Amino acid sequence: MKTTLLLSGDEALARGAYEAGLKAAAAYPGTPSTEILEYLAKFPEVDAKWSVNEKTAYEVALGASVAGVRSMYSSKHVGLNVAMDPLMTSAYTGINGGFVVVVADDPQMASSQNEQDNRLIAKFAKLPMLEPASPKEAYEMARIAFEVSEKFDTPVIIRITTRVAHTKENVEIGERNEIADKPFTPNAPKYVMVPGYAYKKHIALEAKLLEMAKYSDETPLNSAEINDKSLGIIADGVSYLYAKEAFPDASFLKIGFTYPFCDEKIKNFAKEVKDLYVIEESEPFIEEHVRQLGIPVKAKDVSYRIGELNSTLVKEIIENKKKIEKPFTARKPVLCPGCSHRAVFYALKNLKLTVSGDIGCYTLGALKPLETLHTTVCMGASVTMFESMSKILGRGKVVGIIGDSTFVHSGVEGLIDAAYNGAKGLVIILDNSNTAMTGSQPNPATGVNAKGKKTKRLILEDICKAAGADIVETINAFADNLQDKIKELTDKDALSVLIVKYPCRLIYKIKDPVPKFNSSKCVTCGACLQIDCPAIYKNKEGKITLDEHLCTGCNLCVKTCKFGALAKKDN
Ligand SMILES: Cc1ncc(C[n+]2csc(CCOP(=O)(O)OP(=O)(O)O)c2C)c(N)n1
Repeated sequence: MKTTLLLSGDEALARGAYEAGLKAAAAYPGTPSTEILEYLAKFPEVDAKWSVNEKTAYEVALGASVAGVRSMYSSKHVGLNVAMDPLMTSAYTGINGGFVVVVADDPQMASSQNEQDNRLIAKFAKLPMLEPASPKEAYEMARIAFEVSEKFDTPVIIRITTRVAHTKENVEIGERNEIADKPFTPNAPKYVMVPGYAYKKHIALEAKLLEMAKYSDETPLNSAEINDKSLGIIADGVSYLYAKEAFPDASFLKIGFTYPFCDEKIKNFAKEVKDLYVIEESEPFIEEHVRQLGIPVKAKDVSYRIGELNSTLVKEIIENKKKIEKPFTARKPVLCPGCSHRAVFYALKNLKLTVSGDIGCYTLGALKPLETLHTTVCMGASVTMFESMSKILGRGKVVGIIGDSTFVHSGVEGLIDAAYNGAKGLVIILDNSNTAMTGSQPNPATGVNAKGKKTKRLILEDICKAAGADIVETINAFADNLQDKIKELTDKDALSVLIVKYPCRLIYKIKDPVPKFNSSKCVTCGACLQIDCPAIYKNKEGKITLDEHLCTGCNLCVKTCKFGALAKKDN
């Protein structure tokens, strides 16, 4: 009997890989790719690991492939930037067991710092790329990707986008197919990329690309549907579904094997139709190639390179319109009630410090009314940018701030660099004992692995000392002397690290007695609103209100109230 499961694109892809005999998987969390490894971690047959960062994950997964098993890497789009070094050269070495690289792009930036289009990386790295349009296709393409990987001796990229990753669909699943391990045979010309060997591998790679281009023309993953010939649309991934919804009667060239391009299919399709469009999210990746083939194709206005598409926008593109930017109306994201990061930002705001920030829940410290985080570029950049900013803006003025997972990801190198180059000042590590931003994955500082098993715990104090920090101290986020301690260490003629510890209240379900609110003492000065806690707000009558259900009893608001309207409840 067939089994059908309601699966997200991430889960369906993971399920497909599992059934294809996947034995090893490594990833670093990042929306919208996180659920892939979380799903794989449930299978005893799969050695699924959270790595400390994407470069590590890529190499761990590549190593498993070289050792002879089917293996998979997954990350969000910017994660692939961190893994670029091994990615580029693994195109030369090729693989042993099938190796699939899943990258989840985030057009519209539902949860990202940029909208980069990783289809361009396939061309840059000379790697094949598959693009499912739906969870069902993600499930099927996982198996095909392993077959392509082994057929052409190459890593294969599967690119999904947020819509595909997080949409759910009923998927008919099958049984796991055990694949025999391949023997590992030492082969320096294949696996040791010194110039002499790499040169030959590059020649071979160019030949392989031509072979893969032929495959791209043969595979049913790229297929033409000829209907009304007055309008022809070439579309890849989920864009195909938007275009199909907008123009159900048009002719389509549906692209599922995006790179190398299927030139013959494109040329034949172009001959069939009158007006030819490419509907694709983000960059004009396919459009530029079609033009290079000498085929006239209607260009989408540059305004449609920004954000996601949908069927309405597809209609606008075909009507040759410019996109009208709508005001960003999403609900303002806010730190959870009782989040320990808020206590640190409250102290930093009072001290009027410049804060070199990073990526995690604490990035929300940049938003009104806290407004106490002044830079965020990429993971790890807080410590390195602190190093130079503190030197130029002056000691005692700048602090770096970074979460535990991000520190382990790429902050620790910055700390070594800061110590090595004589930086002075304070780096704060916000240790909430998990990777909260992406839905609470464990990391080395948590001491739990992807399978939920206890493992060696990284002691942050020890690694900071080993990196060269002069002073390393630990403090509770809600300690009364937090602000004084930050001031003291910021002003010191030393490189200090302050590890601010408090477990994530949401994940560890911590609720303490809520404060007492005495409305008769409240003068509605609004000081308590400045900490931006969702549990305190002004009601419709303009009166301060404490929502006791939302409040988790951190009592930070008590510190803000000079009139005694908010007071700590005696236990
Ligand atoms: C290169 C890269 N990989 C992954 C992500 C996704 N991501 C954003 S913040 C973050 C980690 C947050 O954890 P932590 O630093 O511990 O802070 P917390 O959210 O727990 O406060 C991750 C994995 C990213 N933005 N960039």
